[in-house]
Amino acid sequence: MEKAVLVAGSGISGIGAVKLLRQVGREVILYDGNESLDREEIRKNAEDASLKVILGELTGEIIDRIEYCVISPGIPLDVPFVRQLKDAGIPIWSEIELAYHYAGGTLAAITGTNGKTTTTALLGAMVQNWVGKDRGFIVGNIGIPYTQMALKMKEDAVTVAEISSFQLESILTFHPKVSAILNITPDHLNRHHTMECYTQVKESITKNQTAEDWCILNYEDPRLRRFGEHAKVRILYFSSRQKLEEGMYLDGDSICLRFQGNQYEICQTEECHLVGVCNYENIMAASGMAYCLGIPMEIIQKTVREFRAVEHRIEFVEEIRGVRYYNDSKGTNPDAAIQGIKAMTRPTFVIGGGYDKGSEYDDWIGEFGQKVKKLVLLGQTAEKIAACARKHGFQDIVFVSDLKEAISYCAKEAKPGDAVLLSPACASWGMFKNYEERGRIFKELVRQLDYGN
Ligand code: UMA
Repeated sequence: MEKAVLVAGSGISGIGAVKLLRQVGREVILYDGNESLDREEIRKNAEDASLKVILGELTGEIIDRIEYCVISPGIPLDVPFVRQLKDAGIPIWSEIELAYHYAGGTLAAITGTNGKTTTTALLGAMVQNWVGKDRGFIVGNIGIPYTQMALKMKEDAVTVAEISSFQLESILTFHPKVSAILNITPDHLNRHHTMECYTQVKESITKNQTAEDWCILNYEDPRLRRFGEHAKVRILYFSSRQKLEEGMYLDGDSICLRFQGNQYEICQTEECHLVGVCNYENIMAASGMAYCLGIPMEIIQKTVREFRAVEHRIEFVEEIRGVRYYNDSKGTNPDAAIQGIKAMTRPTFVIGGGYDKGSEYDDWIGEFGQKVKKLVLLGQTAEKIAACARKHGFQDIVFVSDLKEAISYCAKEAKPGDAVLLSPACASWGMFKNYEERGRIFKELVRQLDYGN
């Protein structure tokens, strides 16, 4: 008798995986470590009234019935049940591996610590402007599970996937035609433990790529340049600091691409709606990937000029009584949050703090300079960040119990001409479902200030 597939995690990846497996006729057992979940609710989400759902602990009897396990990205590989499965010789597939196994067409995959979502959305827009929305797909960590769309991807599909380090941990055959690693700075160290492990996981996006494929790398990231020197895939670099002989670069106000004897201007920086050097890097990476996929230059140029910033990434919300509010909830680690500070041009109230991923906050606080007026802290990391700020001589710190209190405080204290920036440098877990929810609540609360006017 054919064995069942165990899907671990009942979030959006797990549900996507269950639906895909049921559609291809496999028996599925869904497992989630959280005992307090509601089985009926999970069955409803999976649209399968008879789905076998196991919560809490996994027994040996179940393990005997499993062919392989599809694991959700949020589940670390060193938890007891995963070790049990591995000891029993049961293969662990990442959710993206399952999707890749069943999807047709061409895959472009983007990883890196910061900028993945913007680059994915921009390349996705280029692809959709090229092949149309029914053949161009945007999936992955950006919030649409790859498994949810995989069976719709036929041989003529072109898929753009945002891929996190969590998703790369359990890939087997996952093989993009074009990949990109945008940058690597410390993040998720509580999960990957060392920078070396984190870097290796990111680099494994090229694991199955060959000399026929392409990988786009940031020339200014020393780790990536070292990696590029010995990679077995063709490398194309981008740089925001120097004109490259071959690749994408920033030349004054012009974003350029030079490739196999051809030279193009992708756009002038003032022509696009994305601001800041980190965004010019995202434009360079997406354009290079698009070019390697064969997308005509006119489509690349047109899409870059039309594209608008993604939600939660240094997103302008509203100006109320002369104070400008920005939502950078996507600033889930210190490096991403540095970009938020850099983009501010006014005296700024920064709302920070959240879930502790084991990050260090020195570089982020080092960026404050004279720009940050007040640091308003909440969440698990509040004390740790405050101690770090004081160490760097920054004393203007306020503790609040939640986002609502943070916003009321800022609205009361900020003067016309100031900015308020939600850029927590931490994950949202523990206080919110995810960074999207945190950003949305922030925007709602800010807009309520306006009604109270
Ligand atoms: N669970 C266990 N055991 C554990 C841990 C979790 O059973 O030890 C269960 C939980 O009880 C829960 C389920 O796993 O029911 C949640 O699974 P999940 O955390 O993988 O969440 P999903 O809803 O499937 O969302 C995931 C990504 N989440 C994470 O990587 C934490 C989403 O990225 C992604 O958009 C989605 O898949 C679709 O691909 C979010 C994220 O925060 C945005 N990503 C990190 C980041 O961007 O920094 C990597």
